[in-house]
Parts: sequence; structure tokens; C-alpha cells
Amino acid sequence: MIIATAGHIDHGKTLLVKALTGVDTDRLPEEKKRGVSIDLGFAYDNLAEGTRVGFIDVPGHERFVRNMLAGVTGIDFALLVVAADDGPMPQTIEHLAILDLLGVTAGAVALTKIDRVTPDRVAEVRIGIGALLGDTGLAGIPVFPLSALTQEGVPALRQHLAEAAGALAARSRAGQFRLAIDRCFTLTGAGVIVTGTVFSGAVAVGDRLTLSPQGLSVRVRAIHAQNQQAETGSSGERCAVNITGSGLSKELVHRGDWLLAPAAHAPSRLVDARVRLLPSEPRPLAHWSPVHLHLGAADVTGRIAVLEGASIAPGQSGLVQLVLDRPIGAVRGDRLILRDQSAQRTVGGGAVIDPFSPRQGRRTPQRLAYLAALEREPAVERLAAVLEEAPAGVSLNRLALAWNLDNAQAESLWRGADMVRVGKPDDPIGIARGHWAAARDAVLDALRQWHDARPDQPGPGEDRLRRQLPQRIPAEVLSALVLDLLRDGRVVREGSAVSLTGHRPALLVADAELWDRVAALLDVDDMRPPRVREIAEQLDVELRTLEQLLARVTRMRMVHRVADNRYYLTETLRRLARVAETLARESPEGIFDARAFRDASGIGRNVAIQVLEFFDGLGLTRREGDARRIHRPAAEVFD
Ligand SMILES: Nc1nc2c(ncn2[C@@H]2O[C@H](COP(=O)(O)OP(=O)(O)O)[C@@H](O)[C@H]2O)c(=O)[nH]1
Ligand SMILES: [Mg+2]
Repeated sequence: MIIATAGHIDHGKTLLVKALTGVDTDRLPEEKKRGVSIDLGFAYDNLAEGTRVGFIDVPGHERFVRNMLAGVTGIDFALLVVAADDGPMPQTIEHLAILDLLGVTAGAVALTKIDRVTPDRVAEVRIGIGALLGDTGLAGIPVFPLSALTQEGVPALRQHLAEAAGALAARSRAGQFRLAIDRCFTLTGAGVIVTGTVFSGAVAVGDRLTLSPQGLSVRVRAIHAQNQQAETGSSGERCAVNITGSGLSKELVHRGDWLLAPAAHAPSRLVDARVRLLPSEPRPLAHWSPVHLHLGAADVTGRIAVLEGASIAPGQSGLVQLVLDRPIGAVRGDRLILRDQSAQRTVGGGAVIDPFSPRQGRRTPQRLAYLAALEREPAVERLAAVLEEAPAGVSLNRLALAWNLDNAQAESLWRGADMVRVGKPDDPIGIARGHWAAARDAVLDALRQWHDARPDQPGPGEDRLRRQLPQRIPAEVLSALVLDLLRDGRVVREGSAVSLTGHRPALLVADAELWDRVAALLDVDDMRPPRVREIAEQLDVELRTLEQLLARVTRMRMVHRVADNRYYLTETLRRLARVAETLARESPEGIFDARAFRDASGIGRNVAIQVLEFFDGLGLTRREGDARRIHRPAAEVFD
């Protein structure tokens, strides 16, 4: 369990941690000199046997709320410290608001310095605290009056913390490993060490990780979990991780960076979130307000794009897009805090809905519907809603990344969904079954329209077909649709053309007339049809017109182009193939040469060679030196 202190400066947070753990967390010389906590302090203790607790002592000064925020984002339990003499003060209120926005619901109040006040005053402050906790997520947490100086009341608090630590259900190790880095230093002999709270997943010595957003690959040499040497570290622990990697140096690592499972590294500058404005804010949060965003241990500046309406009123929540000046690592559900531009005031906070927002169309009705789907719980319903809002399908890898699912979680979620998975196996696209059926119909409709408009042509290639569809879909999805329709016998593919089954390109009337006359000339007994130029002369048509017609009927497989200037009817080629087959059959080795073919067919040397080369191309014959062998039967080739 990780406990963080919270509360106004000088209310006794640091002394209380020392009373509980024996550790003085004010370690910086300046902190010692001034008696003020500036940065985060850390202490660990076995409050009860077997339950090791990590304390994060935060600074109370208003100037160091930024540091406080770096410490409290991943905690399990808040220890709100209020001095009995002062009572609640500004940072008591601000810290409590932050804890509430972060969704912290477990905690206790330490009502310190009771040695300085009367019992009546203690009772009075207690009531004030109760009112303050009011309708926050921490309402009703127990209050422990105590003195860190005399130790009165400290054992009762310690006892309570030990029980809370024991009762806290072990955090799930699910999700990809994510550690929010709050410190980085070097140790002689060890090298670079980063420390932070593990938000999800687990890590082991020897693992490969990625330093994010830098994208630097590192390896884990050693781990301290809750300040003890360990082989693994996992969610809910503070860890110090000794990392190595080429190009790694202390100067490269900053508070706010992440140490991540390589698959979880995907920094983003556009993050959609639902945020609530604190009721104490004097003005509504306007579109394009500059803010500080705190997420994990990071603090980045950026602007707020309000997605619904013109602004968010104090005390209200709304959808926003965070347009950040620097990329951060975020996943759905990550809690965040917003502070004003000059970093003096906490403005509000909330949770990430989509860490990968689109640059364009961030407030279109479709996008807002998609965001509403992303807000659904539990994950099974959310996935169903997301698929419903994505007729062209969604990248499942991207969803797993955005939702921080490890492979096992993702697979079990995908398996339960009513969707088809298409595309590359390692980069699948999920499409709701209903949308899939509609997309199949859309493809068939598009092909029908295509054929109606161009009765003399085969269907379009996939690229053009994709452009005919009313809905844009990825190329992989169309390929999968075509494959599905091929399997069902609804479409056929010839070369790159996709046509409806049963579509026979018909010739236009004028073409058909000319074709009748051309076909008559090609239909010869001697198996030596005239050349293209001869046909044009004989029929008195333009060479170009004839060539265009021949190209069209070739696509329709009514003729074959054997050479540039010579076309054959299929029937004539069948007869020539029979000649070749007979020659091969009659030879002991099953082979024949060009001369034998010329003599047997009587079509002359040049044409014989053209025809044989054409047969080679079809795979009917295969060349072996000067001879040829039948490779595939003609019946098969011409069918
Ligand atoms: N009398 C009394 N003084 C206390 C108590 N707790 C803290 N102090 C004193 O209050 C001052 C501020 O304490 P510190 O722990 O640094 O406060 P922080 O700013 O909240 O961390 C120090 O001088 C402490 O010795 C207490 O229970 N009783
Ligand atoms: Mg302090």
C-alpha cells in the first residue's frame, strides 16, 4: 500500500511520518535549513507484520503543489493532516479537492498538535473537518486526534493504517507495466536508477522496458520494491529500478517520464478527457484556456478545447480535448489535475477517455458519440458500444493500448465480442457483425451499380471498388470482405477485377456488329488467322478502332492475343493445343520440337513459334532446351 500525506504547510505532516516510521523525509539541505518540505519525501515501514507500507510525504506550501501532485496520482490511501490549532487552511482545502478529483476514496485524517489546544478546540475542528469532507470521495473517513510530539494518539493511527493495509485487496497485476518516474539519480557501481509508483502491471529483473516519451530501450538490472531488494515489482508498489541501455544517462530522464512495457509506449499530444471544474472557481472554463496538466508524475502545459458547448461552469463536468505542448503517456482512466496557466490554482480535474484523439473533427456528432461509447462501463459493454459507433471497424491493437490491456485481457475481451476480426493477424481490425453484414451488402450494391454503368467491362479493382463505397473503409477490410464474398460464391475475381458472379461483360451494339465481322475472319480452317492490319484493311475500319475492340474482347476472354499483331479465337487455340498434345503423346519421351509442331499444324515457322511461346506463357507447355513437354492439359487451361 502507498500512503500519501496531504494538508497545509506546518500542520505536522513530516513530523507525523517520522513518528510513524522513524524516517525524517526532509532530506534536502534547504528543507533541513528552512524546516519546510519542498519536494516529495519517502519512507517505508512494516506497520504490521507482512504489510509493507510506503509513505509519500508531500510539501504543503502552495508554491510546491506541483511537487505534491507528482506524488499523489498513484496512491491507495490519503493521510490528510490538519493541525488542531490552525484548523483547515487553504492547502487543506486544495489538497482535499485534488484527492477528490483523483478519485482517492480511502484515507484517514490526522488531527495533529492536540498538545497545544483544549479538548473543546479538538471537537470544534473535528466538526469543521467533517463538513469539509462533506460530499467528497473521502466523506466519512475516520479522524485521529494526536500529537506527534508527545506520541499521544499515534499508536491508534498506526494500528488503523496497518489494518487498512491488510484489508486492501492486493492490486491486480493486470495491464502493461507502467511506472511514473518521480526521481532519477545515479549510484556508483549501479548506474541510472529511477523511482516511482507502479500504476499497473509488473516488472522483473532482466525485462526490457521503454523509457517514454523518449522511446529509449532499457533493461532492468535490479529492483527495489517498497525499499527492499526484489526480483519483481508490481502495481501498488513504489519501486526503484536500476536500468541500463545504450545512450542512457541521468540527464535524459525527468520527473514525469514513464518506464513502460515496450508495447505501452505511445506518447500523445492530444488527449480527450472528462473534467470537472471545482465549484470554487470564479469563472467558467472557457474554450482554449491555457492550463497545466498533471498526469502521473508529469506536468505539461497546453490548452483546453471544450467539446460540448462554449465553456464548463464551476462545479460542472464536461468533455474536453487537451492539446498539449509536449507528448505524454496516458491511457484511458488515468486521473488528471488541471491547474491555471501560472500554476497557482487547482482548477479542476478528471479522467482520460481517449489518449489518442483525432486532430480533426474533435467535436463532430460522430466523435462525441464515439466518446460516449468510450465512457461506458464495464469493458464488455464499452467494446460493444465502440464497435457500434465504428462502422469501418477499429484497430484492436490501438484499443488495447488505449485501454492498457495486456495480451490476456485483450484476447478475452475480443473473444467475448460480437465482431469479426480481419486484417493482419498481428494488427487486427474488429468490426461489429452487423456492420460487417452491411458492408458486404454495400460491396455487392457497388458492384451492381458498376456493372449497370459499364456493361461491357469486368468489375473494378479493389482500390476503385473501395472508392465506390458510401462509407470509407480501410483497404484491409475491403480485401477481407471480397475474400468473404468469393468464398460464398457471390463475386469472382479475374486478375485484379472483382465482378458479381454471373456478370458477363456484354458488347455494346455497335461493337457487337463489328465483332461479328471480325470473328468471321478469325474463324479459319487453316489455323492461320489474318493479322490485325489485314483485318482492318479487309473490313475497311480504322486500325485504332479495331485494336480497341480487340482489347475489349480479349478482356472478356473471347479472343487471345498471341502476338502483337495476331489474335486467336479460343476454339482455334484448342485445335492447336490438340496438335501439340498428340505430338507429345506419340513421342516416347513425351516431347516435341517447334519444327514438328510447324509441320503437324501447317501454320508456318513464325506463327508456330508465336503460338508455342503463347502456350508456354499459359503454362500449357514447358520448354526443355529445344523441345517442349505438355505441362497442363488444354482442357484445364482453356476452361
Ligand atoms: N506541538 C506540536 N508540534 C508539532 C506537532 N507536529 C508537528 N509539530 C511542529 O510543527 C512544525 C511543522 O511540522 P512539519 O512536520 O514540518 O509540518 P509539515 O509542513 O506539515 O510537514 C514543526 O516545528 C513541528 O515540530 C505536534 O503534534 N505537536
Ligand atoms: Mg513537511
